[in-house]
Amino acid sequence: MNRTYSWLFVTCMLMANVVRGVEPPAPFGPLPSERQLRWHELEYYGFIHFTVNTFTDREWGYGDESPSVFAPTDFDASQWAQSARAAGMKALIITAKHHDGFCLWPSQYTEHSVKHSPWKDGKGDVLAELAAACKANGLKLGVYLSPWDRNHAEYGRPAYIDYYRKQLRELLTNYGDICEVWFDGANGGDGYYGGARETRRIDGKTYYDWPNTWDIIRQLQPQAVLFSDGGPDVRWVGNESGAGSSTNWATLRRAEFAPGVADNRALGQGQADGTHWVPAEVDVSIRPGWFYHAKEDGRVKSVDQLLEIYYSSVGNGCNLLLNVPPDRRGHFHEVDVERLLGLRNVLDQTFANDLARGKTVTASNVRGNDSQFDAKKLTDGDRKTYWAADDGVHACDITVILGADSTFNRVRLQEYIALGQRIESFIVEARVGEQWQTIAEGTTIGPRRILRTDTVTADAVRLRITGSRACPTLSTFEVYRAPE
Ligand code: FUL
Repeated sequence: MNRTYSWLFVTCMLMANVVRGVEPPAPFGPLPSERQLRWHELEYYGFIHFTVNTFTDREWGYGDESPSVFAPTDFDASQWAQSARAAGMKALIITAKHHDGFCLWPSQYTEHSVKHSPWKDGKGDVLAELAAACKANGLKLGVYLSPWDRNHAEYGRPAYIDYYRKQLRELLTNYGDICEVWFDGANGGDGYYGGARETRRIDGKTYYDWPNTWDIIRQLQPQAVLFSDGGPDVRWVGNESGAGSSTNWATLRRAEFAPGVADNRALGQGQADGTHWVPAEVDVSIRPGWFYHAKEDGRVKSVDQLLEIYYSSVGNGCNLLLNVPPDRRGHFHEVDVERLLGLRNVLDQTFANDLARGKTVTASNVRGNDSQFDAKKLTDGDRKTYWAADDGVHACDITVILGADSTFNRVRLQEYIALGQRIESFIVEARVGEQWQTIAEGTTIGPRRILRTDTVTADAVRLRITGSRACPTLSTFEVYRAPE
């Protein structure tokens, strides 16, 4: 390059910088993948436990159940999908195979399946019908394929891993897009095992050779997230009671975990110094058991109990996987459907009207004073735009002027997690007659935080970020009034 050209080149580079404006914050810590970002958007979806146990009235089948017991009298996957859609769920995940080894689809690798059930004269395929019903109702589909198989003669030996992988291939090839594959942690113990009727122990960390098993899913369904106690994409929350943790890091020192190998407390809170993005999913049943038992018809969770679960899970940044077990007809039971719709009704009323939308909003710091990171981005109703602070800023106030006095009791916040999780402490205040009052405080915000506060009437609401591991970002600041 001669001197004139090099001068031109430098000038162009400088001009490009001006046009490009202020740089976004550098990513901080482990980041979510595209598939994880899509998963976060799902928020709430259904779990379906259905197999021979539904007909034998058990929670864990031994593996010696005859396929002939599987006999739904009025199987209706459309009723499941329509109910789930009306409930506001975004997907359904089904036990294609539970620990008893019975397959809800006609696998070519075993006779222990719907092929030998009286249902549809052995021609039925629960997976196919559910996939079609989900598609018709705009729901995604996920599968649970129990690693532990109390029916299979080779369980505990290398040949079973080959079988397990072949089954995964069937499920991931024949039923369209799969959004999530669920690996349960319960592993090894006594079972039928092809007639051996004995106890078999396996090493949960090594037996399944998970990395190579998971590779199959990456090849066949690259958009599917993989769930287990320790991810790799989505982690178990560490309990089955529906409780998320108010301190909730989406990051985890993943190498310390494997399906069935987990520290439940760490799974709840995550680990601020985690090496990977592995957010928590809360799985809980609408009934005491995971499978349908007529004797539990009077023990279906109430709308109030479900609301508690919603705020503890979704409200703390987890996704909620709510189990609704079909009955012996092959229907979601009437009581369960009534509760699902009751929950939906309260949520719809609560989140119908965002009182902060489009309101004047200011921040004590705006990155580079650049309009692309302006606080307005918090109330524009677009979760893809965000406010950000300057590098080196770890505390910041954001104030939404509600205009006239407004009455509210819910505040919904989201970090812009595509750049990592940062905020570690905050306070929310309301301006009641010139006076700022603290109405909530907390630690993490992360993918989503919904705060329940006393009902206040105020003309402004302020978020005070008091600690952040790097300059904070935020994509959403919403304010609602839930019915009393
Ligand atoms: C557990 C299993 O043992 C239960 O039967 C159920 O499937 C639950 C979701 O996970 O580990």
